[in-house]
Amino acid sequence: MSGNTTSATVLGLGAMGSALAGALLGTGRPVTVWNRSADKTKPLVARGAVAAESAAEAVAASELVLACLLDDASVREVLGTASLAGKTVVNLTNGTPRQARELAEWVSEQGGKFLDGGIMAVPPMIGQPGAFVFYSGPKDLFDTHRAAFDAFGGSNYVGEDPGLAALHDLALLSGMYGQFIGILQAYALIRSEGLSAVEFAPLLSGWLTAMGAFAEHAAKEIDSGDYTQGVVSNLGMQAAAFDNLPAAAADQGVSSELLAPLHQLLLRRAADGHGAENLTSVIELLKK
Ligand code: FVH
Repeated sequence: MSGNTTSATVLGLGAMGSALAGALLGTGRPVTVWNRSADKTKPLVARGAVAAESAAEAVAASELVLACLLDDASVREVLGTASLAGKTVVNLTNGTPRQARELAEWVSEQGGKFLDGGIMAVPPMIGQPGAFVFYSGPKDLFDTHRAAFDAFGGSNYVGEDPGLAALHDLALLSGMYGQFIGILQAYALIRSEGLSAVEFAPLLSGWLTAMGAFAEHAAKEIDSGDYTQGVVSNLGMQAAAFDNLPAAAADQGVSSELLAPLHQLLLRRAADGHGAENLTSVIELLKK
């Protein structure tokens, strides 16, 4: 079978694996599911999936095998029980580029084919607008199974190197956690005076949206390595202003430990003589 009718197996029915299996069922294809705790198969079986007794049986049931487990170790453990010869393994478990490359090599040694994926959505978003998944590995494999992948949301192929999906995934998550740091610190300050986080929220989200333009702006400077053009808010000025963030936090009885790493980098870069540059030049301190 091919295209929209290819049968698929999903290994791992946590919140995300269940959402993926549900989306595949929605395409009308046969879906086999397996989970370590067998109870989690029940809602999917009620929707038409077949529950396998073991991971090995689940892998044997379909040429296309998707794994969405906790981590790389659990993927290795589960796939290690099955025969992968002739299978296409798509790993949608969060991991590092190195883990993806090593897994690709190992699957190939077992006679299987491999794609890695990075899911950019929370489970309820699967199959909804805004959800997308990065894929990397052999392009022909991606093209062959694209119809199945499109059930999850946008399918974003990023290259033949199997590590690239995880790299893109973790880069976006790094940006996200950076935002979370700022949001938590902002609310801690607001709450330190007993003010309402809910009332402050529109100001914060509007400000973050406006400052989001920094991503595009910084990208051009980072690719060129020139941080001296069009400087309007120089690094030295920002380092001095940044001093007020931990100072105010201390006065308000709020920890500034989330801010400390960037503060230290700004001070170091300014002390190294780069105060007249754009703040983007801090990236030079992040390179190994
Ligand atoms: N949920 C999310 O918001 C994020 C969105 C982006 C992608 N992540 C990654 O997806 C992977 C799975 O996440 P999840 O949300 O499904 O996680 P859980 O609900 O905690 O389910 C974990 C499943 O893994 C099974 N499992 C864990 N260890 C083992 C093992 N040693 N052997 C076999 N299976 C194992 C677990 O089984 P059980 O506890 O139900 O028996 C669940 O099926 C993850 O990489 C996220 O980072 C989700």
